[in-house]
Amino acid sequence: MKRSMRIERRYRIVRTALVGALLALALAGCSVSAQEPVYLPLVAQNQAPTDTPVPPTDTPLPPTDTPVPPTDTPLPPTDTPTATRTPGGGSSVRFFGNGRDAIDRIVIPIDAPERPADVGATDFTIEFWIKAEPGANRGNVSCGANDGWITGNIVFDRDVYFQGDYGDFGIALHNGAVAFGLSVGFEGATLCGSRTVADNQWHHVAVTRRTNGDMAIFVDGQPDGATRGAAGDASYRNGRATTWNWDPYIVLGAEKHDAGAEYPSFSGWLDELRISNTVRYEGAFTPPSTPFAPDANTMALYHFDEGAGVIANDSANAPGGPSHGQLRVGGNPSGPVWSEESPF
Ligand SMILES: [Ca+2]
Ligand SMILES: [Ca+2]
Ligand SMILES: [Ca+2]
Repeated sequence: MKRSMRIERRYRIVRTALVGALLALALAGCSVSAQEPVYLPLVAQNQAPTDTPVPPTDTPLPPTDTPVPPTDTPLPPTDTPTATRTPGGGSSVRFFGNGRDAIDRIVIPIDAPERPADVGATDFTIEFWIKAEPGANRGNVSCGANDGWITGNIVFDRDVYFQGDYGDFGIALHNGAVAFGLSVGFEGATLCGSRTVADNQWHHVAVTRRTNGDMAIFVDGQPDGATRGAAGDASYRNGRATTWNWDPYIVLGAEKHDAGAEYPSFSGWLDELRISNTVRYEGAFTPPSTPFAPDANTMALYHFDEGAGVIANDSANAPGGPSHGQLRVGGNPSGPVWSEESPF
C-alpha cells in the first residue's frame, strides 16, 4: 500500500512537473509572439529611408525687382558714319532710332570734370532744328506725369537712372509733337505740345525752364504749351556716384540706357543745337535763319557741320568747356550719319 502510494505520489510529482514545463513552454511562446510587434517596427525604423527628401516649397525666391547691372558700358564707336556732304559745307545728323547697344546716338559728357553743357542750376533754354518723317516715331508720352517723357521717341536725353537726384530732364516726340519733361528729386512734370514737327519739314524747337519750375515749349517761334513743374536745381550733381555709365552724359537721338522697346529712340534729323543758361524766349519770336553765334549765355553749341568723322564739335567757347560730342555709329540702317539735309 505504502509502495503503491509512493508510486502514485511520484507519478503526481512527475505529472505536475510535466504540466509545469508545458505551461512554461506555452508562456515562453506567448511572450515571444508578444514581442514580435514590438520588434518588427524597430527593424523598420532602422531601415534606410526610401523617399528622397523634398526641398521646402516655401523657400524665398530671389527678388525679381533687383536692379539689373548696367549693360551700357561705354564702347568705342563700332563704325564711322557715312559722309554725304563735303566736310565744313553745312550738314545735319540723321538718326535711325536703333535704340540699342549704345549706338545710333551722340554722347556729350557733362561731368568729371563738370562741363558748361550741364545746365539746370540756373534757368535754361535748349533749342535745335528737327526734321522727322510722319509715322517714323510712334512712342507715347504720359503727358503731365513725372517722367512721362521717357516713353516718347527721345531726342535729347539728360536722364539719370531712377529718380533725378538734383534733377533730370529730356525732350521727346509724342504724336508728332514735342514733349518736354523735367524732374527734381521725386517731383516732376511732362509738358506736351500740340504743334506737329513730324511732317518731313524742318522745324525750330525751343524749350525753356526756370528754377521756379516754369516750363515752356516753342515750335517755329510759336508758344506750344507752358506749365509750372518742379522747382529747384536740376543740374547734374558734380561727381555724383552712379553705376549707370551714361548718367553723366547728354545723349542725342536715343534713349541713353537702352532700357527696352518701351523707351524708344528718335528717327530723323537734328541740326544747330544750342544750350543756354538763361531763358531766351518769353513769347512768340521769329526763328533764326542762320547758324547761331555764341554769346555769354551760350553753354554749348553744335552746328553739326563736320560732315565726317565721329566728333561733333562744341563751338560755344564757354568757360570750362568745350563739351564735344561723340558719334556712336551702328545698327541697320547704320546711324547716325552726316546728312546734307539742313534747315539753312
Ligand atoms: Ca530718371
Ligand atoms: Ca554739375
Ligand atoms: Ca548744321
